[in-house]
Amino acid sequence: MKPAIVAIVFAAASICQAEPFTVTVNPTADTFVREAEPASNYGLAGSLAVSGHNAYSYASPTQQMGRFDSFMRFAAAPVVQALDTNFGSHYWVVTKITLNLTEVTQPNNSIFNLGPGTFDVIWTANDSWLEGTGMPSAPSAEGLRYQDMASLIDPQADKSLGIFSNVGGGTGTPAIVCPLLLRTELAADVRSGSDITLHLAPADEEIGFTFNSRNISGGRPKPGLQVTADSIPGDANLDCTVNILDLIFIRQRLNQDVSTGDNRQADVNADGRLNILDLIAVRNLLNTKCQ
Ligand SMILES: [Ca+2]
Ligand SMILES: [Ca+2]
Ligand SMILES: [Ca+2]
Repeated sequence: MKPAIVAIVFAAASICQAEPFTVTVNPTADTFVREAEPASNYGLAGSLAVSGHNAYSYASPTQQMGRFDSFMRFAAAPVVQALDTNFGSHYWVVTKITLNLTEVTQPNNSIFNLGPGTFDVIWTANDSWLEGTGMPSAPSAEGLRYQDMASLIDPQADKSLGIFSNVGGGTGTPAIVCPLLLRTELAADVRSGSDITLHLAPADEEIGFTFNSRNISGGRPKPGLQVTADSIPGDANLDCTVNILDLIFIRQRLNQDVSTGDNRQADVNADGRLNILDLIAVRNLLNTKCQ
């Protein structure tokens, strides 16, 4: 091997190992709906809630306030922007997503239930719903209501991202952290900068979980979708591993315009060209993985 090539190979192999990077976004819309008032919207409430039929009002140990579901919509576009800035355009892969919620132990309206239990976080295919402007003290007929839920959810298309518990919350802080299953649909929404709707549904009849919404006042913590991504030099096809598939990915794009389609991913040594140096760079990084 000629000395000039050796020098270039060394440079390509010495690209810094990227560190994981985390971005947190708050909902762009959120609301709860309740079975007891199926035609009412509460989109401006400072709390969201998920409750089963057997939960009791926080204000009375004998009063049951019925089922509550909550919906949150997050925009992934600012996540993509932050990850692109950190890693380079789409040169990253999502490795972890958590939903962080803060329980309200003293709700300001007696419609809210309180009590430990479990809830399901469901990725919802349909993002077309209105937050509305209702409050517990002044519900609205505009915006998402319990009676609209059947047409919003789709048991075939929607996907559970895990069952979680509010046990261990109860003080208002710290947050209840829900590590979501990284399903294809969820990861694809992040990748494309799309909207993400999460539906929180009771997983048992006892849960009475009331938590801060995005409309909570006083600087208190809002719901957060925390996205962690990682990138590794040489991972041209963005599957978190450097292997033969990356060599194939690059070979299929040799000498093409780096700005076309997903070609930029193949420019693993970031010199603006797709050539043998990218193949050499990958060869020198074979068998590395995301952290
Ligand atoms: Ca809201
Ligand atoms: Ca790869
Ligand atoms: Ca290159």
